[in-house]
Amino acid sequence: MPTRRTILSAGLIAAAVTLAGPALAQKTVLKAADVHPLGYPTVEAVVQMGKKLEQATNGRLSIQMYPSMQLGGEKEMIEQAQVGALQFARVSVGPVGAVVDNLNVFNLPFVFRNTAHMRAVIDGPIGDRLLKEITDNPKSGLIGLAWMDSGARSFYNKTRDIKSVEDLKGLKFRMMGNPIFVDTANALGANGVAMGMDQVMNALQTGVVDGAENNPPSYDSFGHVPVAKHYSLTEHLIIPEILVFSRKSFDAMSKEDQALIMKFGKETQLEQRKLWDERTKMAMDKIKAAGVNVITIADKKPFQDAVKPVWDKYGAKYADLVKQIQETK
Ligand code: GTR
Repeated sequence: MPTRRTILSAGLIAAAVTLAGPALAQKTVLKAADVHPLGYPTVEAVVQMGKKLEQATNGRLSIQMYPSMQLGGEKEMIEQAQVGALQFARVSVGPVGAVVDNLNVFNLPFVFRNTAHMRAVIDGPIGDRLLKEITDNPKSGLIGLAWMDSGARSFYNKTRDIKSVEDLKGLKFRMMGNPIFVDTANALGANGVAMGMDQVMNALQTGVVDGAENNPPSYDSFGHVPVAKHYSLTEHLIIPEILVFSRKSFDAMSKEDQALIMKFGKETQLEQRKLWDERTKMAMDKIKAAGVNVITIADKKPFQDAVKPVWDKYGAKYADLVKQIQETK
């Protein structure tokens, strides 16, 4: 269902086009949104893509970035792209699993051996196939452009160091809005609470949750480090990011412009990765300098064993894809 915000944005776009009049009608400003601030690798990669588009079209096509959740959380961003009020949505695969079910394979806990394995999968045939599934699914309302890196997600909380599965018991963690994640937290003995990132800071501050989970750059950049200073590298979820484009807006473009969007979109995949590696190192240094206890989990087996119920519940559906993922070197 389009939210009130979506309808408002659609209205604003219509107003902007009318005001521009025929003289400027040639120039198209494509809207892009991200929950992260300017300078964050995913945001920067799309800003750079905008510069390439401007150059290739002599300024006819450009991108206006709306960072820092200005257009709401990721669920809202997806809805806005579906109605054509937003063109580029850079979101996690987490919420996109609700739109195209096969993507949920990436949302299964410990599905990848490590981040290098995830990269090999998104760069290979499985990555191509799933992007195409988004594009080819008439109900998605989206075009799949590229994957981006998001490292591995680990738990942080306000209360205690997590060294074993038992330490998670009874703690409430914010998880992204997808039942797989809530079930994952619960299987580990914690209590998963689903909410959009736009609500997490408040939930941490008021004690609605004791913690959350994320990769180092996000833990740092969302400002959660000073609030929740126990970080354990459980790396239970390795979920790629995805850049999608509005199907409605895409269908209204010329074939040439569509090809440019596809080409430059795909190029963001490796451009973002370079920025990601630099940012992860920087974030880790900052997290440690802030006095956070960063706990390394040498043996993840007990965590992997504990999430077996999640695999029992969801795994069978994606068995074919899981097999191919496991076979990817
Ligand atoms: C970040 C990711 C965002 C969003 C966020 C979250 O790592 O970059 O797309 O998914 O996590 O937890 O909501």
